[in-house]
Amino acid sequence: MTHVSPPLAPRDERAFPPAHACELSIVVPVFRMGNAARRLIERLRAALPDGDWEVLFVDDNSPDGTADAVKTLQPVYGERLHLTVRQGKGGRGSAVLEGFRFALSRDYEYVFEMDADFSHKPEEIPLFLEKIKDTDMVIGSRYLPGSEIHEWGIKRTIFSRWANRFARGVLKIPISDYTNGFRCYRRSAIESLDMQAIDAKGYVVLSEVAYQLFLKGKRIAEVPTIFVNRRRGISNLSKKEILEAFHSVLRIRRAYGKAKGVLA
Ligand SMILES: Nc1nc2c(ncn2[C@@H]2O[C@H](COP(=O)(O)OP(=O)(O)OP(=O)(O)O)[C@@H](O)[C@H]2O)c(=O)[nH]1
Ligand SMILES: [Mg+2]
Repeated sequence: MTHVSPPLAPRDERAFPPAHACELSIVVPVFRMGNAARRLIERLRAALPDGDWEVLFVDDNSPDGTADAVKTLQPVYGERLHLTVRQGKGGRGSAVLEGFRFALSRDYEYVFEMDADFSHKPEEIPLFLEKIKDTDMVIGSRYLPGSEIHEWGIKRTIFSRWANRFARGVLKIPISDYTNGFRCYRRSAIESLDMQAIDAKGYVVLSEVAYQLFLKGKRIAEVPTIFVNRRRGISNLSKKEILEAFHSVLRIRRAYGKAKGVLA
C-alpha cells in the first residue's frame, strides 16, 4: 500500500490552497470509478467553498486508472487531496477503515465517509456538520421522513429495506439506516473503535462500526438524505456481499454479545 501525492502536469483550474490545521477529512473509497473523483471534488469545492476540509481517496489498485485520475487533480488541490492505493480489492468497508487510520494519524476533528458515485450528495454535508456538533456520529438515512431514494430497481429496494430491518431486529441500534455509507464521525468516536476486531470487508462494516459505537454509549443521530442511484462506473455489489450482509449481522451480534464486557 502506498500513500501517493506527486504533482503532475499543471491544469488551468484556479488553485484551491490547503486549509491549515484542517478540521474535516472526507474519506472516499474508490474502485473502478474512472474519472468520477474529478467531478466529486468539484462538487465538494462548490458545496464547501471556504471549508476547512481535505479529501482522501482510497483506491484498491483499480485496473481502469482511477488512481491516475486522482493524481491529475494534485496540482489544483495540492495538500487537500490525498490518495492511498492498496494492493488488491479489499472491499468498501476495509477501505474506509484504512481511511480512518489515516485520519487518526492527523489532526482532523471530524471524518466523513461517502461514495464516489454521486449517490451521496456533497451539498448535504453542511447539514451533517451542523448536527455533529452535539453528537458522535451522524448517519445520512434513506428511511426518515424527508428522505428520498431515486432510480433504484425493485431488487435493490427490497434488499436494502430487508437488510436494514434485519439488522435492526438483531442489533437493536435505534437508527433507521444501517447500510448507507454517508456518515460523519467525531474523531473521539473513531478513536474508540476497535478496528482490529472488524473482520468484515464490505458493507457490513457499516453495521459493525455502528454497533461498536452503540455498545460504547456513543451518541448516534440521523439526518434525512436524498439518495440517487449511481450515475458513473460499474456496480460493485456482488451476490456474495448481499449474502454476507445478512450472515454478518448475526456474526456481529454473536461476537460482541460475548465481548460486551470488554467494549462497554
Ligand atoms: N477501495 C475500494 N472501494 C470500493 C470497493 N467496492 C466499492 N468501492 C467504492 O465504494 C463506493 C460504493 O460502492 P458501489 O459500487 O457504488 O456500491 P453500491 O452503491 O452499494 O452499489 P451500486 O448500486 O452499484 O452503486 C464507491 O465509491 C465504490 O467505488 C472496494 O473493494 N475497494
Ligand atoms: Mg453506489
